[in-house]
Amino acid sequence: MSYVDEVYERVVAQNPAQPEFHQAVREVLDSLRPVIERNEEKYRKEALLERMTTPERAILFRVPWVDDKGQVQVNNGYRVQFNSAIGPYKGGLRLHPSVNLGIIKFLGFEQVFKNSLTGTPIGGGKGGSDFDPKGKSDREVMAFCQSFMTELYRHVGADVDVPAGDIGTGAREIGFLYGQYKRITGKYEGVLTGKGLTYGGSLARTEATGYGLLYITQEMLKSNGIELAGKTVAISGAGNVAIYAAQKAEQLGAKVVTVSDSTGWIYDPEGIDIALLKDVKEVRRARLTEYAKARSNAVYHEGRGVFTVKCDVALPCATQNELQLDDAKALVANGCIAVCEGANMPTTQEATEYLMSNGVFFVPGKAANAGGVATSALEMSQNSMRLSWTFEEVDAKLHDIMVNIFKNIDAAAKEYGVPGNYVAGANIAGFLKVATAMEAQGVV
Ligand code: NDP
Ligand code: 2IT
Repeated sequence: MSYVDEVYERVVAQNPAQPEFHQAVREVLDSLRPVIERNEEKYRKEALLERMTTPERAILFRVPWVDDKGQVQVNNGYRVQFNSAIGPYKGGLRLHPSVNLGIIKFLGFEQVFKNSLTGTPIGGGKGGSDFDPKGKSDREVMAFCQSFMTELYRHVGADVDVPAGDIGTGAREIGFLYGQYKRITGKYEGVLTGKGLTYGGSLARTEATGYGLLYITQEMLKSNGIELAGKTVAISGAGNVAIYAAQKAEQLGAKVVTVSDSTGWIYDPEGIDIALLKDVKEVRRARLTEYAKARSNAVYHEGRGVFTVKCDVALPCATQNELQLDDAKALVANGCIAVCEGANMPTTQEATEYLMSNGVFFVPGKAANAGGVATSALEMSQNSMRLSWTFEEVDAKLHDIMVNIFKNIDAAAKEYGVPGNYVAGANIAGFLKVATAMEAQGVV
């Protein structure tokens, strides 16, 4: 059996009931075959892939807090410190009822390769909890965040592990987490990113994932002789990534006709009204039905189906495995030319294969959504220097980083004989830097 297949079987056997983790590992290992085959005996002897698929450390903890009725609630807390070969662990905290160890491991594993692709010195990690911020009062969210940090603080630090936002974790949650870290440790340091602008946050971090997604989409289309301006774009999600992806798409001359949340989706043929979307989601924290109420031409549909509309470019920006085979078929039938992943692993493996085999350009999340964590790395740099760059400076650096990521994944795909396969290109380019650093550092 090939080394790649051996390691995949080992991962499945040793990590039962973690299907998302298996899926993420499988995609990476499949892409790495041409790289591993060139040096199979060396990598096998070093157990490099076994080490890469095993987190350096996984921390599981109890998060007790008191709700507004005086009832004690208990949630599960996680921080998976996956790989520190190229820098301190870096990655978000997800707060969503679906969170479990397998989800956090899949996200942490992806983060290692994504962070490597950014070209900045950050390792990979991820954390979170099954706590659901939806419908909770600000005081309840604060109580949860303070309890979460009361355990997490001993495992993180500006040069150790630097968490950030993800699903369910935005500016409010980062503020509460930061305050508690500072209170416990007495240290005012860049232990989190995505901080508010008054206490060490970076301009453009809020926008970065969505903006970066559009920068790489534009660059990828350009390299294939296609302009983004004038194209119709379908976006899923209505959170941080989706909102700023929609904003940048419109700024670049494309028309965004959809957004979605966990209950339904909006079709707005005249183009999504970004100011209204922000008001509904960022200010009122309401459902998309409120968007439809305020906009007479917009139609609200219950349930799935956001990718059944006619579009040129699809940008899944909600969550894992949301774009399935039936969606991929609808996209191809409707003439879609590109799918770029704003979320982490939003496209199932079958859907990815269907899209790619039907000639749809496909940029995987670990490249396409890397602008968020890349700008987090810029926030860390600013914190270390104790100064702040302007919005334009950060945005220009983000743009350069996304263009470079595209160039690197495109070049890696060509070098390993699969031109245009950006999945393979991203996995290979991300892997090589981490592998070289791990080999240089010995058996650790
Ligand atoms: P938010 O919490 O801001 O928004 C998530 C959006 O997805 C919401 O509109 C949510 O709807 C919708 N959604 C639909 N179905 C689900 C589901 N089953 N589980 C969770 N959300 C669902 O998160 P972000 O925009 O920050 O993150 C979106 C994706 O992008 C995630 O995959 C995340 O890992 C990834 N990502 C985020 C980065 C960042 O900087 N924030 C960076 C790189 C990747 P509802 O409100 O109804 O729950
Ligand atoms: O998935 C991701 O890259 C993020 N949620 C952002 C992580 C970060 O550290 O900014």
